[in-house]
Amino acid sequence: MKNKEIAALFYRIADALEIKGEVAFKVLAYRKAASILEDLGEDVEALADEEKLQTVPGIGSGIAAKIEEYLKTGKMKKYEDALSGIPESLLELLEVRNLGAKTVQLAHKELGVRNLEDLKKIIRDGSLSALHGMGEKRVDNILKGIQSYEKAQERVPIYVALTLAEEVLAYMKDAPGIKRLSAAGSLRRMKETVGDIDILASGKDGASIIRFFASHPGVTRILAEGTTKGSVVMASEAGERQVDLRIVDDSEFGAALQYFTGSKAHNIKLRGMAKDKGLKISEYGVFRGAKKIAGRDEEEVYAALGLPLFPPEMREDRGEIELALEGRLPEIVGYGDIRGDLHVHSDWSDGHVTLSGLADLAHGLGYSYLAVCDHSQAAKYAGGLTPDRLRRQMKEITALNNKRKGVQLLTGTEVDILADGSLDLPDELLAELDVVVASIHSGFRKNVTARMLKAMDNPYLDIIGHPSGRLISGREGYDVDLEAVLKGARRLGKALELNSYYDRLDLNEFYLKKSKDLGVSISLGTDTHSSGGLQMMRFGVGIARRAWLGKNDILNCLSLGQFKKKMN
Ligand code: DGT
Ligand code: CA
Ligand code: CA
Ligand code: ZN
Repeated sequence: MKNKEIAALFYRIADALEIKGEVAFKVLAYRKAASILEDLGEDVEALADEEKLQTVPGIGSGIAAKIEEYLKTGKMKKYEDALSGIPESLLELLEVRNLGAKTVQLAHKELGVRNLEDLKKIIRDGSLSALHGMGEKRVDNILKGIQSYEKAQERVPIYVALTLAEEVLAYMKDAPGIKRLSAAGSLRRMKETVGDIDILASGKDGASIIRFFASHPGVTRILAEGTTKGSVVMASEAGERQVDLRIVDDSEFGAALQYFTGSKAHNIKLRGMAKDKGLKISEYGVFRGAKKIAGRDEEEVYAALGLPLFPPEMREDRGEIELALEGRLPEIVGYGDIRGDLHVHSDWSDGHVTLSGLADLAHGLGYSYLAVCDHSQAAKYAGGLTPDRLRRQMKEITALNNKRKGVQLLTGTEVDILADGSLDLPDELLAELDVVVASIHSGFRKNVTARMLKAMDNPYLDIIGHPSGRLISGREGYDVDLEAVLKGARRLGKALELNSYYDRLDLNEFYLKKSKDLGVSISLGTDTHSSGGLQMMRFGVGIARRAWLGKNDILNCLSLGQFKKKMN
């Protein structure tokens, strides 16, 4: 179907005409035609063949002629005329709030503005506010619009996106006539950062579902409100985010979910495969000629191509399709396979939760163990434990364990790796602990690789904490040769951490894959300091799944007994 393709052309024409200062009703006519096409249940090409275009309410002879022209020739003269002389980057400016086509036109004509950078420049140097009819106040508002536009274009950590999406999903359960509902896009694939948020739903009355969506109290702006697609801006922890909702018929839900989950590269590979089999795959289903052979469920869509249902985290075209065809798709760790958390701070250092509080939380998550890994004394800023305090903490943990059934607290530390690569606690104390995580917290640029390797020489070290030191939101991380650290870990039988705090997710999926190939064990720890933080485990598991780690690659998939044995 070319419906959407042609709708996009009409939208562009409307924008261009607006910038050129065309009268409002002409602009509106194109927008309206575009939205009608988007929502049209029938194939526009079929309608044109039967010369029935003009029977569609809202499509007059002028618009019908342009559609026919495009279908016949692949071109539309009106589109070319409307866009001539207008750079694409100028059209994009229309997405900035508080900036109308009239102002864009003025800025373009009078000051030669062609893109966002130009616009920012004429705001900074005052030439925009000097234009007739502009004034400081309006320019100020435009500047605010630019800031929120730029903010909304940035990728956000998965945690921010997922929190917002889950809030929307919970709300949408009550939408009128809604049948199925799911996150899609990079969010469903658990990428460490997410661009826009894609949500898919099925139901009969798209318009009222989208109206319901647009009335969510968190919506700050409505970008589009149709019968098959709604697009809004919502407030989130990281500023404004765009959330897209698509509504499809329930019989197409599987095909649409597969399509909009992506990734694009995975989809392109599938499309090629389908073609080779004489099939066609799209967001509407899998087709043999005009006959639809799959579409209701994702499983059925994949099965139609002779493929298994891929976990969303694997859909990146990194060899998953080829392996599946050979029946060798590896089994990856499940979210429920985690038996404990191996990096947790308590109120003995800079955490906020007591030891018994942590045990309760771990119990609530169905864990069988949780390793208390407070900082060591070099981490003064974090109230790091002296050997004496650590000994007292170990006693308290033992007492607690004796009192309760179910979850076991493990004694542990997140000991600092010092400037010379030694550890910030005496060996005889390290020897008594269940779990020794060792991390670098200072001297990020100083001999990091050598220090980590030296630290791993210590027989009591179990795990290197957050091995790259990066923060997704900003900090670049250590100056470290991770390949060398990986090889060292293999040689010395040490594990590396996948720190599951959303802003770390460190090791990243690239090095996790390498660890797996080398046979280096990975330890998942949330590094939590708060009561909510234990929930971050799922981000670690998500990234582990993206790196194709299996249960056997992960320390904390072991039972308590197996784990203790391995640590000895
Ligand atoms: P993001 O938003 O940048 O974090 O990444 P995605 O993967 O969510 O990408 P997005 O939002 O642009 O599109 C959502 C999904 O729609 C994408 O994962 C796959 C599908 N999709 C988008 N564009 C195309 C395309 O041109 N071809 C195919 N086959 N699929 C596409
Ligand atoms: Ca997306
Ligand atoms: Ca999207
Ligand atoms: Zn740390």
